[in-house]
Amino acid sequence: MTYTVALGDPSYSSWSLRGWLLFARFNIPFTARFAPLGSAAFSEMMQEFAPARKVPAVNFGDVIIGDSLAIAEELASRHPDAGLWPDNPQHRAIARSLAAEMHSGFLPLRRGYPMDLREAFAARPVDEDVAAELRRLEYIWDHARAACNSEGPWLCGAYCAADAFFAPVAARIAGFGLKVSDSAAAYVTAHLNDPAFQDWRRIALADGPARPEFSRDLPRRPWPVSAAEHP
Ligand SMILES: N[C@@H](CCC(=O)N[C@@H](CS)C(=O)NCC(=O)O)C(=O)O
Repeated sequence: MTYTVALGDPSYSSWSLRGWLLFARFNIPFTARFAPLGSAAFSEMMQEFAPARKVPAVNFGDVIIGDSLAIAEELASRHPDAGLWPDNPQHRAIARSLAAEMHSGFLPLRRGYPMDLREAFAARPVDEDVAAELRRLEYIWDHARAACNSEGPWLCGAYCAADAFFAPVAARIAGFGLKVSDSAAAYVTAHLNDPAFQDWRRIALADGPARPEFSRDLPRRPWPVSAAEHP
């Protein structure tokens, strides 16, 4: 069965990136449907995905559901061997906690630094709330890696759904030149170099012109290949 996934602008829709990675990064076949956020085409597309009203939303054939976290859990139930969550029960619990914290939190970071995969911006000082969130990310990322004995770049061993949830955060840190610890920067760089993330960014860059309503009037710099590249 092929699933159909409703998605928004790949350059700007961070939840769409998460939803897309939950399929593409775990080799689960799917068909992507894109529509620009806020457009008539978006409203029409979402009518087909009712009762979901936001992206990502998935038509599983027998049921339609929205919300990235529910999609992750549904995919894990339907595809237990795809590796969405770690096999080790403790590592799995940590991964779920990380994804849930991302899903429900980090609002100042998300509001102040919206994902833009077309442009990278010169670093600016961050306010206290955002600085505290960056310290929180550093802490939970380091904790997960230590608790899961992660030897590679990802948080809980092999790439899992928790990493997919943090991919747009990595894009924000890299794109806005937000300063983070060396270990957090290495994690961000792993996302930038992840082939699935790069595939999505190619889709984003090919998705017509930039949308002025999402563009920010800030000094630009080239898109980074590493989080250590601060202007
Ligand atoms: N909690 C939801 C958030 C989804 C969300 O906010 N999606 C945005 C795009 S990034 C959306 O569909 N916005 C369209 C709208 O609000 O009409 C999830 O985890 O999937």
